[in-house]
Amino acid sequence: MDSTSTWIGVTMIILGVAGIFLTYSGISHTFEMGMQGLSALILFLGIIIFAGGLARGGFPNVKPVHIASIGLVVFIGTAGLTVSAVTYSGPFKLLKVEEEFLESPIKVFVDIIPGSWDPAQPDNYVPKNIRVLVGVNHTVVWINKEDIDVSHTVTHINRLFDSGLFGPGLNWSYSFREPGLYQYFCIPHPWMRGSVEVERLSSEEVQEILASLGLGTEE
Ligand SMILES: [Cu+2]
Repeated sequence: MDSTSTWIGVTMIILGVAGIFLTYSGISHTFEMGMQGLSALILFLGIIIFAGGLARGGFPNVKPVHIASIGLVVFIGTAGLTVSAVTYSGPFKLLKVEEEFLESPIKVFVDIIPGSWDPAQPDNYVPKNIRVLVGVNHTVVWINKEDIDVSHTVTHINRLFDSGLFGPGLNWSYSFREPGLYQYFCIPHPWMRGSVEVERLSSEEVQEILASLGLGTEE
């Protein structure tokens, strides 16, 4: 009986960890919110049942002191993972779906030049590496300028954003909110690579720049 509940606990812990791993790996895009909650719940129940089984002699050669300390460590670890899953921090940071951010007054254009599909052609995203300022020109527009029917993507290396395929004459834009260096590539042509460095200045500095460009808000 005690051994049974210990093993049920172990199974549930494995299921919970597997579920959390699945959501973290990004395999289950559709269900990731629900799966995180469900996996965390299974994991918690598993730990409780496992601990109960242990306390009643599930694994005979382990001293109660060890059980208590292992339980504490597992509990803290699980609680930490659950909190990070709920708040999208730590290992779960990448799960957060970026909300659409307001477009900037100035847009930056990146051309996907003709022949970008050709691995022998060094230039594809032009300009390849750009720097933008939040509040000034944080909206970047990629334009597919291929002269034959080839689609491309603009895909962050850790999937923070992904345009999906877009064909010649079409464009895709993204507004960057957080400072940092964003490296991206094209899924069908992974040798196509580019980056966007996003910088954030104080709102006074942003207002100054906008004013100097004749775009400042009056008053
Ligand atoms: Cu491409």
